[in-house]
Amino acid sequence: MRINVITIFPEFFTSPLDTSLVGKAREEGTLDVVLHDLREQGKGVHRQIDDSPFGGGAGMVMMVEPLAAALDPLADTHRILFTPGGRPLDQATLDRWAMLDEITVVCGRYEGVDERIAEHFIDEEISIGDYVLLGGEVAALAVIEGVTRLLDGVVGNPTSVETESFRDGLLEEPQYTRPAEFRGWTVPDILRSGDHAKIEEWRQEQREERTRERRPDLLGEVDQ
Ligand code: JF5
Repeated sequence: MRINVITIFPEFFTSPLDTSLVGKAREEGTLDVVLHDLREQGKGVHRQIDDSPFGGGAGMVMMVEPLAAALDPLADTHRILFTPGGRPLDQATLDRWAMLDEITVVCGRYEGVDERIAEHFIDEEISIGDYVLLGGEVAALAVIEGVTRLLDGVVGNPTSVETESFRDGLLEEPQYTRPAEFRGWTVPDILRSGDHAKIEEWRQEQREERTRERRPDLLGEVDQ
């Protein structure tokens, strides 16, 4: 799979792309990440990529021409723009993207991008949460990681891809490993009982209780 990244900070991606399973997937050719420096499409001697908003107001807006120049050659790919005003990212969206041959992620900056880009050059506007970042680079990395772990052969044990949070709409149960006691804090006896039916029953209760307490929205209840 190829992921194109359009950014004014390609150096932001250097270490994350070389590290851990993302680095390994790139080495093995399972994943190809192409960084496109938006500054190369900037206007004038200053390579300008932003300008003040029509109608007035604070901050700057990313101009249409540099983004159009960067996106024109990528018109045949699935193009995603990160913005706090997008549809929320979820596991089903990552599953869908992981099946594609090539996607393009556009990292917004400043107060946002000229709406004509969103309208004519973007397939999906996506948010990674109800907070504001300085730019879409962290969101791009979240998508690169979330998609990479779904690619064939990246995660050693495929059932660990399947059984994690959100697959069945519930949060995961708590996990423990050795030692059985640390500073007087013990592991629940049930997990050391060897009774696998009882253990699975306990884990299901824990998933439901956690989801009720932390994410009632996942159960179709009103938020918080
Ligand atoms: C961005 C203008 C894009 O801050 C975000 C973001 C928050 N949730 N999801 C995405 O994206 C970067 C910042 C300002 C446009």
